[in-house]
Amino acid sequence: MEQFTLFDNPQIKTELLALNDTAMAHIQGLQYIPEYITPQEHDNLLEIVNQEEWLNDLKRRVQHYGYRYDYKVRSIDYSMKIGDLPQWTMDIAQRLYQEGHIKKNPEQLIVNEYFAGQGIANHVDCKPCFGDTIISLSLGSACMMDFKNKKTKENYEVFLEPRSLVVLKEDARYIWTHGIRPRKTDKINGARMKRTTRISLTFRNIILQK
Ligand SMILES: O=C(O)CCC(=O)C(=O)O
Repeated sequence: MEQFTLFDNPQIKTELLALNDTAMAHIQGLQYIPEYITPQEHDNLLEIVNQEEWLNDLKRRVQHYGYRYDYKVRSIDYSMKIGDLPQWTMDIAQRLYQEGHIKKNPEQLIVNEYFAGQGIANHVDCKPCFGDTIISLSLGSACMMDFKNKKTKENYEVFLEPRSLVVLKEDARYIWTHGIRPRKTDKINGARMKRTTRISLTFRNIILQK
């Protein structure tokens, strides 16, 4: 697949993965797991996701499963329940739980689609809405995710490869913001890497408001 070849230069790839090690050494609770799913699983997921219905209420297209999330209200109650996560996510959702990445089977999934040039603002996921673990699986294009600590002004970049997981717990979940700059290329040590379309699957548990 074309989007993988951009990162096939072994030297650049080593430099990019070294960024992730640095970020993990400084951001407590951050974990980057490359090659979490096989290329076959990756391609199957991309195909299925693209057959599902997209919502157009943000600048980027999204799909919500489990519970609808209202970005303005920032709380979740039972009226927002859509249903169980779809069958095509079950293997991964159960695996995340069985391998101890998350304390119970994920109850909510947001699929985000980023065309080259699209991103997501720096944010901490809603604290009263979601549980203590946020897990994002990357499909399609690689990209850089920025982590910022508002208090200390520290910044780190994490290189998200297709098929990888980024797991946010503790400080990475509650203190550091994460975001993706809206740009068409990412730069690393003078090398430019063109983004193509990236799709992420972000799994969470819900804190239900009574
Ligand atoms: O695209 C990603 O990997 C992260 C998505 C995200 O931060 C969010 O949905 O709040």
